[in-house]
This record gives sequence, C-alpha cells and structure tokens, in this order.
Amino acid sequence: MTAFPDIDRIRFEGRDTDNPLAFRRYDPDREIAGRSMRDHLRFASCYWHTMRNELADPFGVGTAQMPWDDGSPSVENAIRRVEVFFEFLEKIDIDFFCFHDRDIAPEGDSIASSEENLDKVVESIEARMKETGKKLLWGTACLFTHPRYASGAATSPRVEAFCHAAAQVKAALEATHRLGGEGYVFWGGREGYGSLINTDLKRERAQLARLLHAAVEHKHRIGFEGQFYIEPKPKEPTTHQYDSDVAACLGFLREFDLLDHFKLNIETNHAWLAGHTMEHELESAMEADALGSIDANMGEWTNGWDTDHFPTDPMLCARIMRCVLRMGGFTTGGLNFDAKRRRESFEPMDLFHSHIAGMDAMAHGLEIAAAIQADGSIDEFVRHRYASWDGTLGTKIMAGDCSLTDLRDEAERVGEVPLESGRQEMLENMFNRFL
Ligand code: XLS
Ligand code: NI
Ligand code: NI
Repeated sequence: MTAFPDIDRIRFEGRDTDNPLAFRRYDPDREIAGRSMRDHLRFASCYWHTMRNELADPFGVGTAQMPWDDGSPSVENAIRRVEVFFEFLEKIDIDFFCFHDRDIAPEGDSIASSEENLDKVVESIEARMKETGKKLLWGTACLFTHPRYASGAATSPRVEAFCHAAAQVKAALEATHRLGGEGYVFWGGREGYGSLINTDLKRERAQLARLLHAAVEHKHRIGFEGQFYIEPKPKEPTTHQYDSDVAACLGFLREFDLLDHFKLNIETNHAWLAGHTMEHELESAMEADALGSIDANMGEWTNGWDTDHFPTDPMLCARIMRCVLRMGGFTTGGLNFDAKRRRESFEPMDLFHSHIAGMDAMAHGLEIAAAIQADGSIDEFVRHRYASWDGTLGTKIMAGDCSLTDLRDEAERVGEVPLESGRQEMLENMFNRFL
C-alpha cells in the first residue's frame, strides 16, 4: 500500500531548481557551523496536524483528503494511519515525530480499554520505528478535547477529572518511554480559566503543580530519562492559561520546586499571542538554562489566533536559529512543526509542500544565523557595550561588595556617564546583510 504514489523521496536540488517537490536550502548532510544541517535542525512532524487534522474551522467542515482513513474510531484504522505516517516521514526525510495519546489511538469506553488501544498502536509504531530508524522527539497526553476536561484537567474543580488526567499522563508517559522518546511535553490547554468569577486560582495552580510532581515521581519510577517540557501559551481555548509565557512558567516552576525537572518547549504562535516576539521567549528561557525545544510555526499577526501556519518567513527563522546557535544547539529538543496547512490546501500533496516550505525556510534561517555568528560583529558590539562591567568596579558591584553608600562615593569618583549610541538601526542593517 502507498498513500502517496506520485511522490518520491524529497531531495536537495539546490537554489536554482524549479521543482516544488525538492529542497532548495535544506541539504541534510551539509556541514554548517560544526554540525550537519540535519543535526542542527532536528525536524519533527506532528501526528495531530499531519495525520489527524481534517482542516475544519469554526465556520466549515474538514476539507482534508485522507483516502487511507475510513473515519472510524477503530484500532485498525489507527494502525493504517501509522503506516501512512511513516511513509510520509520517509519520503519527506524527517527524522523525528511527536504525538498525543489520542492522536494515535482511539479512547475506549474504560480506562483499561483506552490503555489497551494505545498499547496496540504503540506496538505498530515501535515496529515501524525499528524498520525506518525514525525517532520520537516527544510524546504528550491530550487533556483538552474530551468534555470531562471542559473546566480543566489537573486544574478542574472536580477531583475525578484530575484522576482521569493522571491516568492519561501515566499511559502516555509509559508509551513515550517504550518508544525511546527524547522528551515529554505538558501543554495545559484547559489549565486556566474562562472567568475568575467561578475560579479558585490558588487551588488550581497548586493542583497543576501536584500533577507535575506526580509525573516526575513516575518518570523516576519507570526509569524514563527523557526531558520534561512545559509549553507556554497565554490563552485559547481559555481566557487565561496559567502557563501563559516563559516568565510565568519559570515563576511557576520555581514556586513549586519543579525547575530542576523541566525545560520549556516554546512555540512561535504562542509567543505572539502573549504579545512577545519569539526571540524574547527563547532568550528568556535560555537565560534560565531552560530552553529545551521549539514548536516551529508562525501565526498571522493580524488576527490573534493560534493559526499554526508553517514557518515560511526566513527572517523569523533566522532569528530563531540565531538563538539556537547561541545556546550551543539542541540536545534533546528539536524543531517540531506544530503547523497545519491551510483549509484550502487539502490534497495529500500539500502535506509535502507545507513541510518542504517550513524545512527550507528553517534551513535558510540556519544559514543566515551561522553567517552572522561567523562574522561576529553583532555579538562583538554587544560585548563591547557592556565592557565597563568587566572592570574592577563592575566586578566588585556584582560580587555584592558595594553598599549604597560605597556606590554614592563611586558615582562621585567616576564622574559623568559617557553617552554611547545603541546603534539599533546600524545593527538591524548588519543583520540584513546576511539575508
Ligand atoms: C496548542 C499546542 C499543542 C501542543 C501539544 O496550541 O501547541 O498542539 O503543542 O499539546
Ligand atoms: Ni504546540
Ligand atoms: Ni499551539
């Protein structure tokens, strides 16, 4: 069986090719800044958008053509999708994938039967992984679709919902472990509120922390060594999500003594919904040594939703990859395309076009970022800008050896502050030189 009979493996053909089913920038084995492009970018395709998104929107039904999918909630259908997904990964030349429990296997009519369904599908995924060498970047549990989670999962006012959420996390974590996952994500889509008028915020945040602690305990119990991530998002579907942005997540993790166990999985569209640039979120995480992985997508500045466009803007990708290079590259993380084709792009072939567009733009971003790093003048400018802090006085102040009174005397001694231009526009133009 083949789901994509007209498509061969996508290959690098170079800048001048006019073949839309080829890479123009992404040359997987090319060495750049000390690693192959493949190792820098660590692309992942996500099961929920690639295999399960029917491309419905609030005003219209799904349009996606998926001739391999009979629409039934059966395990057989689920296993057929696995075959198609791995054919896709092979042909698009993506090494990693990500999934939610409910994307890959149907929920049963009891906890036990849901676990059994998951087991069966995981078995077929495991077999396909062995054959193809594909790897799991991260797994997660879907704690936001079922009506039982309408008022939250861990943060539900009903303790029963908390137990169901825990059961799903347990099974999804074990599945991720079995598949050798490099990470596990917590995205709390319903862990927030619609209105404070019916919400006990203090309890809800403590409940969320409790579930995360239980997951850490279980991780150790089963010997899972992958990285745990929190994925910040400010809103949608909730009015406010507790993990609203990187700063809120770091504060939460520190408050509940979880920071040693988690890093962040940062998504561009979520950063924008929070009113931040992606670089702001990446830098804020990096500064706390908590930048783990990236959900590579982009939004639509004008409409304020999580539209999960494929990231096709090279400038954005260059800014993202510059942060990744500054961090020293990914370890367990990667670039997961948490992205969907538009509702009008409904043919199976559009799965290829959309991933190719994202991969080429990220590869382009990597080239730009590597050139900026090799040139070094922007970094050098910033270093120089802070150079006065590297002297004796700066060192003494930062060591905590100066009282306010000492500092008053220093102010008298050092005299007026030399004014220096920040040269923002010059630097922006220097950045543009490398596009
Ligand atoms: C939704 C989130 C979700 C997570 C995984 O907005 O991005 O897809 O990545 O649960
Ligand atoms: Ni995401
Ligand atoms: Ni999202």
